[in-house]
Amino acid sequence: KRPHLFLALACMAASVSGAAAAAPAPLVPAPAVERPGEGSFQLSARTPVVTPAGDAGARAAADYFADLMRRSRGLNLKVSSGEGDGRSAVVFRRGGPAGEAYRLDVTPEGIVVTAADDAGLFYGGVTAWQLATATAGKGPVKIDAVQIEDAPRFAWRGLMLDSARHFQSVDYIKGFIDRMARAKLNTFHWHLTDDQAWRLEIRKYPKLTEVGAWRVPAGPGPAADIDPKTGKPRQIGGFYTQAQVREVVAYAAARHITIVPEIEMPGHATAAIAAYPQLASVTPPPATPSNEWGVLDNLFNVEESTFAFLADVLDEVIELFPGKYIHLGGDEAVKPQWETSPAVQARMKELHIGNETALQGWFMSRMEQHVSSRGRKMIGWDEILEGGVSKGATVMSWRGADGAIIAAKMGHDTVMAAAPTYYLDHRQGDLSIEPLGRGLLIDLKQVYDFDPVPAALDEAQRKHVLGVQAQLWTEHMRTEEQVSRLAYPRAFAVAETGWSPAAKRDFGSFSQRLGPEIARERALGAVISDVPITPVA
Ligand code: TNX
Repeated sequence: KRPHLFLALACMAASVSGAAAAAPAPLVPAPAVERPGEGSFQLSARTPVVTPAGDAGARAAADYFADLMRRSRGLNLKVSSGEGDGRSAVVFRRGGPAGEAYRLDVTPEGIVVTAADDAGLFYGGVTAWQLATATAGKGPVKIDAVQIEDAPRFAWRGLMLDSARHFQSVDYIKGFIDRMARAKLNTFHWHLTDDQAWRLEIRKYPKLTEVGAWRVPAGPGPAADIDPKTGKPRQIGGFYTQAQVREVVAYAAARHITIVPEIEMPGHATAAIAAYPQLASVTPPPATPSNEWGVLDNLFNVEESTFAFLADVLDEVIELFPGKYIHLGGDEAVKPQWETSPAVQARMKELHIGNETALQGWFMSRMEQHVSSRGRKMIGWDEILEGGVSKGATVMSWRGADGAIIAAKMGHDTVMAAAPTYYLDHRQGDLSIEPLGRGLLIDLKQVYDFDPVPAALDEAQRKHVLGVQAQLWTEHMRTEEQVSRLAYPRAFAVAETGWSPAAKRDFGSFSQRLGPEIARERALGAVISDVPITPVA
């Protein structure tokens, strides 16, 4: 009977350490695999950070880690290159998993981050920083031994920021990108044009920003004040110069974030038309960018000169943004102007196009061909499916999950950006502490529990779901602070959905890990909503 007793004791010991294993490391997003180890590592200002000689990618990951450690805990870690003896050091090493995947080993001897590629080393360094900031405070820190093997569930983990309805500064955009990177988000969809403004400098068409980037706000509010110098209502707005955009693109790339620029067409075009009235479908064209929210009638016309204009604009966009995807909008293009414009109707007749929806399909296909001819891929809101578009186009599904289901069944790649759940302009809690805005209440748990892969898709169709994206439309976010307050903490839920394995999704665990995540972000100065997080037992 003795062996059995031994066995029973061994089992008990195993289940005790199993219970310890169940307490997850304080990481958001949760890593794919984590195995608690024995003991802990003491990290202090004397701990060297070591990268392979001549390895710029590893050096960048190590520098980012060291910078975070300095800002979070006041530790000035020295980064140097060489082999390191693997003891009492933080070592960045090549090998192991490729792409965004990495391995992280914390033992009493030290910390080792292993990855084949730059992105993996970067994310390994971010995770090491998270482990080192599990509790608040400055100075040396004890990190529990653990072994992590991590890789993302989805390739597309995005946030969309609308910089058209209200403008954000370059500094804010950079901070926004840093916060994304720390949450292992990798795609920044930048909504740069709309009815209310055109925010991107285009060299060939300077009026786009001279006229299109400014408006006199309607209604009460700080921005509607009279400018004491001119005695006229103060204009609000702004735009990004091409030099600034290059700077932002490089800043994002260094943090393994790709920017997807969006240029809206054929609708959401009022600001562009106000700048260049020859683009209009009706007379008289709108004289100024719009001061109203909602779906407006102004559509680009379908003259050859307009296609030439848009091609020129896209060529400058393509030169600025090196990523694979160019977003051409395509949403909410209501058709009354096309229905009543004699010129548009004549063109439809000439082209044998039967209705305005098909005309939009023809319009978008032409622009898609232009983007493809430059070696890029078009992405658009799910309305692009309606008028017919080539299989090569990727569909950003915003009208619930349906757009994604239809797109994937038709063989299109798709990104789950579903309203209202992934629309972070809806409030997330008590109105008294939230900015006024869209009417619905979309709380953290709803965002977390949303299944990004619709059950209606079969195995092959599911592969078309590239990932997830949350939207920050800014009609009701006048300030950068409001953007931050509405983005977080819900963006953490989207980050976890995008990164962590489906089998690990658990709101109870997430809400426990969220406390340290919010604390370490606030310690860096990040603004996050005060809506209380109720941990689920
Ligand atoms: C619909 S979602 C829009 C945006 C608005 C948003 C919120 C989408 C593709 N278009 O233009 O900002 O609703 O009001």
